[in-house]
Amino acid sequence: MKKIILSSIALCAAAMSFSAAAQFAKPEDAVKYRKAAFSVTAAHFGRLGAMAQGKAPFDAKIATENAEIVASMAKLPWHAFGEGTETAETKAKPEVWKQSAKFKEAADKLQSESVKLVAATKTGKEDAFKAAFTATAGTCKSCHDDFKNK
Ligand code: ASC
Repeated sequence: MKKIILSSIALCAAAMSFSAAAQFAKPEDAVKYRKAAFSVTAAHFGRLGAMAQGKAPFDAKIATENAEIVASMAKLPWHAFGEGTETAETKAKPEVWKQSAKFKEAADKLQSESVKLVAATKTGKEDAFKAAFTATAGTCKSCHDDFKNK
C-alpha cells in the first residue's frame, strides 16, 4: 500500500513537472487549440465591436454576455505557444518565443482589459463600454503588431 502511495506521488510530481506544452499530445494539437481559442474570442469581440461602432444597438446585457466570453477565452491561448509549436506554419512571429516576457505582458494586458470591459458593460453606460472596448481592442492590436504576421 505504501509503495502504491509513494509511486502515485512520484507520478503526480512527474506529471506536474512537464512543461505546459505537454498538455497537448502533439504540437499540432496546441496550434489547433490556440487558433480555436482566438477564433471564438474574435467572434465575440466582433459582436462587441459592432455595438461599439454603432452598427448594432447597444444592449448592456448582450455586451456583458459577450465580454464575459472574451474575458474567459483570453486566458486560454497562451499555454498553447509552447515548445515545438514555433516551427508550425502560422501567423505567429518568432518574437513570440524570442521576446517571451514581452509576449506574456501583452497576453496579460488583454486579460486585464477584458476583465475591465466586463465591468464596464455591467455599468450599463454606453460611454464606459465604448472606452473599455477601445482599450481592449488596443491590446489586441498592439500584440498583433508585435507578434502576428499579416
Ligand atoms: C477584432 C478582431 C481583432 C481585433 C483587432 C483590434 O474584432 O478580430 O483581431 O478586434 O482588430 O484592433
